[in-house]
Amino acid sequence: MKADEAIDIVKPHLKQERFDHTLRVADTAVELAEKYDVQAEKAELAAILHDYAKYFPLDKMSQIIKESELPNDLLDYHHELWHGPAASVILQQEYGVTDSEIRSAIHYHTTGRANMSQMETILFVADYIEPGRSFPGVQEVRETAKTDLDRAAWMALRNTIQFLVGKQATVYPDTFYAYNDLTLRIT
Ligand code: DGI
Ligand code: FE
Ligand code: FE
Ligand code: FE
Repeated sequence: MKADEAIDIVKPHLKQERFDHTLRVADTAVELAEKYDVQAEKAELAAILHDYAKYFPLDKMSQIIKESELPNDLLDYHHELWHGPAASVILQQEYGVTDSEIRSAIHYHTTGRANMSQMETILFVADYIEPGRSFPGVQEVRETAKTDLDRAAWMALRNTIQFLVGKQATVYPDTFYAYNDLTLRIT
């Protein structure tokens, strides 16, 4: 699949602002891929496709989760966590996206997980630092991403966990596993 094809697939499903975010994530992912020696074309495709299911109806996403191999415990957590896993399944079924590196980067782009691949980490970080983002602390993560991808991912996870804890929200286990794993890896 070429970038143009991927854009044609996602565009009808996204609002303008989400589409603009998607293109900025793609540019950021390509920059990171070139810096960290990951296949830039794959990173670009994963980025273009990552929020494909963002606006799917909740009942459609929950149905996909129940009927696929996806872990059903996602349904016990915030529905914001469903669109990545759901997209990884639907893009394979309906558009033949079978590449496992691309599919897992899409799957885990919101939660992260332990032992993330470089491809997964790049999409996770690109989604967090794309130039349209204005989270508290994002500038520090952008700077860190220039020299230390794992530390940038760790910082994004730390910030997100702090944000969720601060509003008395639950945190999906994979997010903690990602944080713990990177805490040990970055020394
Ligand atoms: O789809 P995007 O808006 O581009 O970004 P995303 O897919 O990374 O969604 C991130 C939001 O999900 C983040 O602002 C907080 C929310 N969220 C809710 N529960 C969790 C969570 N994020 C993580 N990492 N873990 C959670 O358990
Ligand atoms: Fe997302
Ligand atoms: Fe299931
Ligand atoms: Fe996104």
